[in-house]
Amino acid sequence: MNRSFDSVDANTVEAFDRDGFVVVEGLLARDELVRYGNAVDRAVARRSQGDGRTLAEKSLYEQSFIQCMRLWEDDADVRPLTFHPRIGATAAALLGVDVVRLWQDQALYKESGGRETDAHQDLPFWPIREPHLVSAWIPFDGSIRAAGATGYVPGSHRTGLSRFVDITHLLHPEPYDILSDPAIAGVDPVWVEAPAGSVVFHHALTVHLAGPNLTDRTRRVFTIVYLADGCVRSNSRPVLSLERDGIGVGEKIAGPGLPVAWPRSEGDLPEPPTQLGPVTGFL
Ligand SMILES: O=C(O)CCC(=O)C(=O)O
Repeated sequence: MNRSFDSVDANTVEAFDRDGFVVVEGLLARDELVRYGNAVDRAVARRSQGDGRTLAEKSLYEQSFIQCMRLWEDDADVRPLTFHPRIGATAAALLGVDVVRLWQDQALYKESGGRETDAHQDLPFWPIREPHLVSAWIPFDGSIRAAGATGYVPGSHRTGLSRFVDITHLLHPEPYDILSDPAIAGVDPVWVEAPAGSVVFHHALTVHLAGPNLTDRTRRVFTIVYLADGCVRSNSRPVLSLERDGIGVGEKIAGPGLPVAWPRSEGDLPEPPTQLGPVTGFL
């Protein structure tokens, strides 16, 4: 097992603990950005084939991004990115644990003209008892404000705020304005423009959002969400990966669809589950 990637120093961990987000530069080399960017482009095109809708014909949620989840399961070219050792090792270091599992991976492709991503926290979407999750947000072309960069409310993960915001607009036409919540009122989001090759990590309770894509190019982003090994299912709200691996309330989250992401032996990629999920959609 390889446990020794020194991709993260004490200052980075301290910044993540304090702010709930941090940019780690130089995690992906130029050739990796090209190879994995192309692989995710192909996967998104394959998953979206047959969808001829214009942006205006899509739901408000879909106008924020094309979302393709669990790409590692049906795409062998994307799989090494989902289990990228330096990114996984960094996630584990930021959480301060030895072992992290994959919670989910996804492409979030914000089309030209795509609307903002509403401010929210991630954990309230998921039936997980412990807040020990971190997301790696990987912009293949780097991120700039005009093309849908992300913003993070510093310290919001430490306020005790944990509130579901319906960014799908399906349950509530107007999602809760979490940026005005008293717990974080007066603290503005910090907008991050991340250079290509860097990865932006955020804690599962950090309030975050993304701007609209005002450019004529798609914002190409892939994200990987890691959870500390040992986290437990908190309630019965259905999530495909939990149902598929038969994880009941109170049980440890683990299984073929929720494999160890770090540490793994060099070149060892997990076998995907035999039962795949829907190709598009949320959760
Ligand atoms: O990329 C986006 O537009 C939103 C990203 C996000 O919400 C996340 O990675 O949790």
